[in-house]
Amino acid sequence: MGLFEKIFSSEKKQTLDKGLEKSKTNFFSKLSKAVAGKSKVDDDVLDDLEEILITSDVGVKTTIKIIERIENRVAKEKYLGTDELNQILREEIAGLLSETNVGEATDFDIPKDKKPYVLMVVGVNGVGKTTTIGKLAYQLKNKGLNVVLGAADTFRAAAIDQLQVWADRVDVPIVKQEMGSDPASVAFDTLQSGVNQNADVIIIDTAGRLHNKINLMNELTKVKRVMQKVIGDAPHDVLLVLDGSTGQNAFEQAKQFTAATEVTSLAVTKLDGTAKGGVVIGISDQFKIPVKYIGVGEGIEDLQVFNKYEFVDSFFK
Ligand SMILES: Nc1nc2c(ncn2[C@@H]2O[C@H](COP(=O)(O)OP(=O)(O)OP(=O)(O)O)[C@@H](O)[C@H]2O)c(=O)[nH]1
Ligand SMILES: [Mg+2]
Repeated sequence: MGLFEKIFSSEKKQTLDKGLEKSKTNFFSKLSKAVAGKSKVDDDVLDDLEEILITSDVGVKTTIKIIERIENRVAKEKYLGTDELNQILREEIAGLLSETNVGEATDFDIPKDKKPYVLMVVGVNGVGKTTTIGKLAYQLKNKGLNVVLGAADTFRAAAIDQLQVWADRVDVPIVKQEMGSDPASVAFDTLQSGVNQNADVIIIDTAGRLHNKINLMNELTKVKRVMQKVIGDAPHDVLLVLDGSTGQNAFEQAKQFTAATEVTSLAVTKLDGTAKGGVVIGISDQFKIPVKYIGVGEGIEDLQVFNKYEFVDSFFK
């Protein structure tokens, strides 16, 4: 079975297609200008393509790899028509991403051998952590799993309220304390409560903003250490949430966070309504950490398990 012959759920695909609309319009309007009046993929077309990929937030390193692959193909096949360019981009980018062999999730699921499975969600303020937690809790609950949320972002009262709203909407228990209380203490309580309730999954929300960056990293380290008093190998997953609409900034945040604290998976949000969706291609190519989820809207159903082939298929069509 070829890469693109897999049958994707059509509903999921439609949401993805719609979410990527702006990125695609932006990309293809530039591409069609670049190839106007040209029938063959030549050096000029490749130069333009390089610029288009970079300005579509794919990132310089990944763009260079893509261009090299297309150059090799031109050298081999002698003649490539510009009308084939979409198809070629699809194939070469899918090929490139398949080289970075980081485990890819196929469904909203969690490993069965850890119970409760502890997921800690991190990222700078406003990227979509709390929203992603709400959407994820909804998906996991729909699969019959017992989910418990922990409001360890105690920096703002509104943060606790916002997680409470999601807990009510999804109808899952939440553990919280007063604003300003110790986040590590909230995390500790949440894990204890999760164990007592025989939870399958515990999701811990954390603050994105503290007085400074070092404080934030120290706090995350402390939260982890305290959680381990309840469950020795917690957290089982540290999910870094990145705002895709910030393009290259999302890249920078991923670099800084992964350097400062252990991150085991990524979520890229707000891909709807931005022209910077190409950033997901660069992030999946350059980080050894898998992109697990993508956010394609503000609604409860607008979180998808990221599949690179599906994404490339949707983007280059
Ligand atoms: N369009 C769109 N908006 C999103 C998406 N994910 C989150 N948002 C919105 O982004 C805003 C910030 O989301 P939050 O979940 O509050 O972000 P956060 O990381 O928890 O922020 P802090 O708690 O301040 O650190 C909200 O208005 C969300 O509705 C998405 O995939 N698409
Ligand atoms: Mg939040």
